[in-house]
Amino acid sequence: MNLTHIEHIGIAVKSLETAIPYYENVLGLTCYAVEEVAEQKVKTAFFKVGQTKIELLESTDPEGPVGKFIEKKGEGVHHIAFAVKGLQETLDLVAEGGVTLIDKAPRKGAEGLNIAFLHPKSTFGVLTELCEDPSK
Ligand code: CMX
Repeated sequence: MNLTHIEHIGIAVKSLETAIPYYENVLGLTCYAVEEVAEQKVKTAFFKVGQTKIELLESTDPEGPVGKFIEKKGEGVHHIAFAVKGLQETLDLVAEGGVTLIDKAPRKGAEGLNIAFLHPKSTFGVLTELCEDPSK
């Protein structure tokens, strides 16, 4: 298992337009990218804090994962993402350890990363993402 750092923290918000000014004007961060991930039914906005990013997530569809999350739990921390080396091998190891995989194989996420999610019901309530930068 080779988790190197926390790649990002995903935060569900109702509106990027109203949330971004808090991160920029109050916390003094800079939004360096806004990207729609159609497959995930979200629009994302990214900020860097050292090696870690904050990913704001606005739902584009009430039936999408973030739309359903906000409906049930409201705005707040949605997932934590670890950077790994060797994503497929890590997924296989995690599954052998009894964790339920949402994605059995990596797929493409925001910023060109290869990503896979672990089910929050088998990770003590925290939706967990593993990601690998294919360019590194
Ligand atoms: N964190 C913790 N628990 C969560 C959760 C989250 N983010 N999302 C859902 N749950 C819980 C729900 O509260 C619910 O619990 P109860 O049964 O106790 O009420 C349970 O999981 C099932 O939730 P649901 O609303 O019925 O949703 P689904 O089962 O249809 O889907 C999940 C849940 C996690 C499988 C789905 O959201 C998923 O596949 N997520 C991964 C993809 C994703 O989140 N994409 C958005 C981000 C994309 C990006 O970063 O680019």
